[in-house]
Amino acid sequence: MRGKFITIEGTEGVGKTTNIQYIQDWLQAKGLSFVATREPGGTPLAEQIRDLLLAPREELVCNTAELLLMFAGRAQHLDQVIEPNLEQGLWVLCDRFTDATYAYQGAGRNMSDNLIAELETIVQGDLRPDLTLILDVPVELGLKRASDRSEPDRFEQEKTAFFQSVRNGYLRIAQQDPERCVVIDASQSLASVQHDIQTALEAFWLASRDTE
Ligand code: Z5A
Repeated sequence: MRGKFITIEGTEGVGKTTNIQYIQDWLQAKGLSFVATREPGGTPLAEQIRDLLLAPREELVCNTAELLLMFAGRAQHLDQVIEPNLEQGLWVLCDRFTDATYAYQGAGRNMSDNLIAELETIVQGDLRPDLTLILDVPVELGLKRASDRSEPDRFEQEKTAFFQSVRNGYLRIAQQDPERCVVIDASQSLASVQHDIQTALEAFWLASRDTE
């Protein structure tokens, strides 16, 4: 039986890292074997690509280079980690995936959705996440949380308007694909956010058992 592919998404400081541990605990409690991974990154080569992408630099990174690097890392990650584990029946929990490309490079950088979709097909074939949790907070709150935590990377140096477009991009994806995407109000207390995440996971788990 093939494993399930869960992704977690959202703009800066929504709490993905904080809540991934909670999701791992839930998977463990269900007795499910899983791997947790992230994008950009997830393999030694893809982590090097991540470093290239996130490092602040004086040279302007052109949108096409950024987009292709995202998909280069993803191709490696899919080949080495995501596909083999799903194939072996493990669940894969991934911190960001291609929705982030539609949100950041598409909505944020104004790159064409058609171009992203073409690359998505080349790199992924018909592989898509089974469940995507989109953590949503007002942009100012997310940026405040992120800035309290660490020095800004190259993306975090963008202006508020960029993140507003990214947030709108995520909400549009959720509207277009309500079967797969669950939007969680991540401006609530952590306990409430985790309650909503648990509800979404339980519903998904029950539905996937029914279809087995
Ligand atoms: N990117 C892209 O452009 N295209 C792509 O295709 C992909 C990625 C895949 C790296 O991602 C960058 O890559 C990212 C998009 C781009 N842009 N940036 N920057 P990343 O996921 O590694 O980076 P990130 O978005 O900055 O994630 P993060 O910094 O790790 O944030 P987070 O995981 O969402 O938040 P957190 O660290 O869990 O929480 C932030 C703080 O808020 C922390 O102090 C928590 O304790 C606190 N927190 C969390 N939840 C709460 C609640 N509910 N109440 C109060 N405080 C809270």
